[in-house]
Amino acid sequence: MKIDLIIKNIGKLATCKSFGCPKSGEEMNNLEVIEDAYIAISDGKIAEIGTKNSYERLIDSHTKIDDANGLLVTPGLIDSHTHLVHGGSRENEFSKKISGVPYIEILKQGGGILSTVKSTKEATDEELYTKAKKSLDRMLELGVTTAESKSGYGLELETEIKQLKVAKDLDKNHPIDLVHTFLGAHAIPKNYKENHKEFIDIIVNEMMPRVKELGLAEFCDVFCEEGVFTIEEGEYILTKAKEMGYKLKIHADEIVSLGGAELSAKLGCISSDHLMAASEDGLKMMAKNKVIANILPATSFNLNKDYANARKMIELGVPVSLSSDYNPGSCPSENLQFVMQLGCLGLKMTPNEVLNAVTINAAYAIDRQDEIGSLEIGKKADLVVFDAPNIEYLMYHFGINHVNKVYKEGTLVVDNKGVIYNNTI
Ligand code: IZC
Ligand code: ZN
Repeated sequence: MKIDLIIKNIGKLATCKSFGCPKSGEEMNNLEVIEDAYIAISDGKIAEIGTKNSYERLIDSHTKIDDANGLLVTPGLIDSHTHLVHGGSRENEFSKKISGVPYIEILKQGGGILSTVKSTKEATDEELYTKAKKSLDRMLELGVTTAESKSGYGLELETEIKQLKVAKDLDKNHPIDLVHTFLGAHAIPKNYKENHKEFIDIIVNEMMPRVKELGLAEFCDVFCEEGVFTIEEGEYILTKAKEMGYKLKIHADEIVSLGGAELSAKLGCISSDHLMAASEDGLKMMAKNKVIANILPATSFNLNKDYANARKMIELGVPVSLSSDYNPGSCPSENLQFVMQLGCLGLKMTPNEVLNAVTINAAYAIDRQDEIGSLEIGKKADLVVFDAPNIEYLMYHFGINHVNKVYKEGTLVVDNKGVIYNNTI
């Protein structure tokens, strides 16, 4: 095997390797760290991991050698919940929000998600692409190498497809790999307020089959919340989605404890997201059915809400992942490192638990565990060199970007001058 690249002199290499399932319970705090390590890369994949200078025998005339200068290396970070592609922004609601008007109240007044729906409809494909690309560049600079991307700002077929197609194009043209989710059930349009059933029928009978037929989304998601979709409506939509071959996600128990955690376990969702108000019974059901609790602490921070009970989830054996929820309303930030810092400071998770939550468990949350999420032979060489001496330092020194370099499938895409990939990747 020809070795294309060796990254040598890695001070600490956190592999985040798991044993055939997402990490849960005490295993979440377990982390394999190899000192004085190297990684050999062939054809974009990890060919060998070893220590000291035993890589020397792998070098031939074509092998490039990069020096990690004794720094910390982790798998590329995975942001498993984003509303990446959208038009406009919502800073016009910011003063309302900080004066205490609840998120759902703003939506009820016709703002919130519905205001972004309007901006997304008005935006051209190019405008949506350019805006989302800027966000992806930011994510990449912060160490994210794979992200999930939801639709949900169309609430009618044409705009949902427009959003999903932009995400597909970005996946092709940007180093960050994207996983696509259809979230047609994100809000009830004003003209269906009194007739949810009619809107749900359009989602299920028109949008879902068409999106599937066009191959534009792998997952289907529903925003189950008081004033949005009920648990019964969510169950109906997700059951139909499952029949059509979608994998399932759910926005569950974010503000009110409606039974979203229970529903995610009943339907076999891959992840159940938010869960600030999840019941203990619901969490127990999730643990039993190995549904991943995808927690979004930057949303709690931004909405000034209680954090999800991550300690209880870990104690009950629910596998936990963390993600940004990047969106123009409840979390206008792409910063997954800040999310990691809040994982410790807000959710009281340990640095090891947090790192597992944004790597291997996040890979499980988007069904990519066989390709990414850990540094193991055969997986993609997606990795981050952090300007940090150890994992604790990443979470302790908060509010800054610790990235030194980012490699995507063995190609250097960020160095200490910022994003350096060229557009053809
Ligand atoms: O645009 O407010 N929570 N959906 C559910 C969102 C946040 C996105 C938004
Ligand atoms: Zn969301």
